[in-house]
Amino acid sequence: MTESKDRTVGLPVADEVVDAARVLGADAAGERHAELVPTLRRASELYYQQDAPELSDADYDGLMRELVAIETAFPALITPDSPTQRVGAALTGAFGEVVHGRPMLSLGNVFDQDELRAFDQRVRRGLGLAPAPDPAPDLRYVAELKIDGLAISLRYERGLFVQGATRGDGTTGEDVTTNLRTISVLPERLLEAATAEVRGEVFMPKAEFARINAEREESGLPTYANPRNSGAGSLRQQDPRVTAGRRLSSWTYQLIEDGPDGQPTVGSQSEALVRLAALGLPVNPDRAEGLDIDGVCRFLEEWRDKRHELPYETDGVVVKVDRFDQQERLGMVARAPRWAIAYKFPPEQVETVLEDIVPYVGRTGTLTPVAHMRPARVAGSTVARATLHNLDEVRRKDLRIGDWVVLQKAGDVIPEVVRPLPERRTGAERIFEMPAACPVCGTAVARDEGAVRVYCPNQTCPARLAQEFAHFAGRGGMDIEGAGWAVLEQLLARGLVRTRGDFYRLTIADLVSLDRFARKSAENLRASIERSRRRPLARVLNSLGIPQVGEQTAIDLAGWIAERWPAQGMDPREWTALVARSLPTVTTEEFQEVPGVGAVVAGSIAGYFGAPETAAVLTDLVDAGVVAEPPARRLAPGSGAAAGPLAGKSVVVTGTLSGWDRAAAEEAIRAAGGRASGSVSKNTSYLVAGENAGSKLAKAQELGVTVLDEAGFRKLVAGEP
Ligand code: 3BD
Repeated sequence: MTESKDRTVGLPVADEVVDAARVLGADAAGERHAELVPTLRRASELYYQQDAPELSDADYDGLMRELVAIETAFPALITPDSPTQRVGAALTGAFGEVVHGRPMLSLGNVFDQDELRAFDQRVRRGLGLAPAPDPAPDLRYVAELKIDGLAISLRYERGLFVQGATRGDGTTGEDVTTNLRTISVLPERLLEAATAEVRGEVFMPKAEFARINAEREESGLPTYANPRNSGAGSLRQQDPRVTAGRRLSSWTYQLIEDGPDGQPTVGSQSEALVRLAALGLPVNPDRAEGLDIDGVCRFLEEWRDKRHELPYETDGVVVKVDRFDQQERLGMVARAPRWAIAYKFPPEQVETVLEDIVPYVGRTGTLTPVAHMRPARVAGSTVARATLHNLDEVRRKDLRIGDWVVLQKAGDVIPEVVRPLPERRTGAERIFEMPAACPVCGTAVARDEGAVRVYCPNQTCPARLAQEFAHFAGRGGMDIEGAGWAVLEQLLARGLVRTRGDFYRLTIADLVSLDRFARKSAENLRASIERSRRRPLARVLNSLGIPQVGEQTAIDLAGWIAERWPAQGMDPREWTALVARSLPTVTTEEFQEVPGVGAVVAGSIAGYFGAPETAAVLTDLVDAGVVAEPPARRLAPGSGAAAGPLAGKSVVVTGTLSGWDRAAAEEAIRAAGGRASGSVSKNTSYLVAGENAGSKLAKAQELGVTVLDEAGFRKLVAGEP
């Protein structure tokens, strides 16, 4: 689900960073892109769909910026399923929706004092005040501890609590009124008959978190990673009795209230906090007002260590310009106020022993060194593994096996080895070398000229196969229901599946031989394998894991193939075989005819289909009876006849839409006959700009592309003018 902090797209990326991406070269950029996309996609899924993030905000931002930089330098790499293209988070639908009276804003982040001082300079410039270090007596900040909780909005009418909602995407949230009523610090009735909208943060106190996790552990339930997730989970319980049993708490920090004269009842943030408390709402006493930027810095330093003594989690400080008139003059960028910023505390660090560095083999064969550490508790969980990314990184950090190292989990999530502690070396430490042979299959490893990546070139290395096959059978591919990791590992280990086609040769007898596989589950799996035998060509293409080809490119490629080798009057099996025979003969130049495919991607596709191993893969699939269904024939753009209101149109969606997630928006575009594209060019027909639209919006405006908001988009796909 959605609440949690928005992970924004359209992050600003400095030109130098884009240049840095450019010097990578197209190949290395493509490779890095292929690594970043699944990492970020998974992170954002975990973030939004479950309450269990893996990446800290800082890491997520960093990786997202890197991805944006690569895509800016090499626009051909942009696919609509890139995380830079994410369109909002879908609501789960379990609760009613609430459209916020005024949108709930987001906050920019800073990670050190320099960035904070840069914020102060921007504020001063925006208000026409002297730049620092000159004093600016008219400018005062309020500093509040940043609660690591869940943003909520409460409506009071004539003093009574009438409705409460999660933030959701800022425009629409979930109605959690009943659950909020169970939070004892939130009054059912205010001390005055005031009508107001109040915003704040709901959180789970640390002690409560410990109690609930102990309970969950006892009953064999998975424990929560941190109080934030636990609080989020508790507020979104279907059964309010569960919420009530989880003593949640809250601090409020924003008041939207007009007096009888129609004017706001308060004129500043500091007054708002006082008024909130006077109304009987919980307001955090640990705050400071009347500060200049030095005062803010002292506040940060004061709380950096002291925060651990608080009964709740805080992950930073929110700094706000106090006076509302100044706030108004500063205004907003996208949905973030220019007058407020969130400073994030640096991550907690611990020291532990790097016991070993072990190379792992990934789907594309890349060997990734992974740190195996003496288990250490950091930021609320025990960590024993961390990726070291590649050999260069190990060398750059000068990490040696046996070293004492500094370990951190930036924010809460991905563990990272920061640096070694050379002063603690005994001389027994060992330098890590990449193995000369693949640790899984023993094939001599390879390294491309000038590249960092070391990989196992054996296309049939079991480690690669396991991951390739998981992708093949997975949801974006042949979608074999019930063929999850555990099953797959057994199928491979027992040699029942050696090629992709082998899935289709599995018998019930094979399947009942698997651990914990009764006849019924074997029959079910067999049936779902059978159902997956016929899939649309685009799915089959996607299932192959062609480097640089995502879902949209697979769809475009399928359309192009169907035009070039029309399926009319052919038996679908024969057509599949024809396509499989023909693809290896297509050149890079020809693949560039596929809409949206540039030279880099075309080269990657041609390289893939040209390889003898690929020919074997395709033949095997055809022999196993896999049938690729030709896409419904769509008239070529410009041929006159319209196949839907968006026929022949290319549409780019950017930013966050409140009513659609990315997949739904793309689906709607395709259903209307259009093409959902990832990058804005002069061929783009429409740019749909949601919340936090960034560089794409700017580019569309520059190119004179028609820009639509969400309402316009809704009309467009519905075929209204
Ligand atoms: C806190 C915005 C403004 C009113 C916009 C300045 C982003 C979460 O303790 N003030 C606080 C805290 C959060 C805030 C504002 N003051 N916005 C604040 C906040 N003391 N955590 N947030 N938020 C609330 C958010 N939440 C979910 C998804 C995206 N953004």
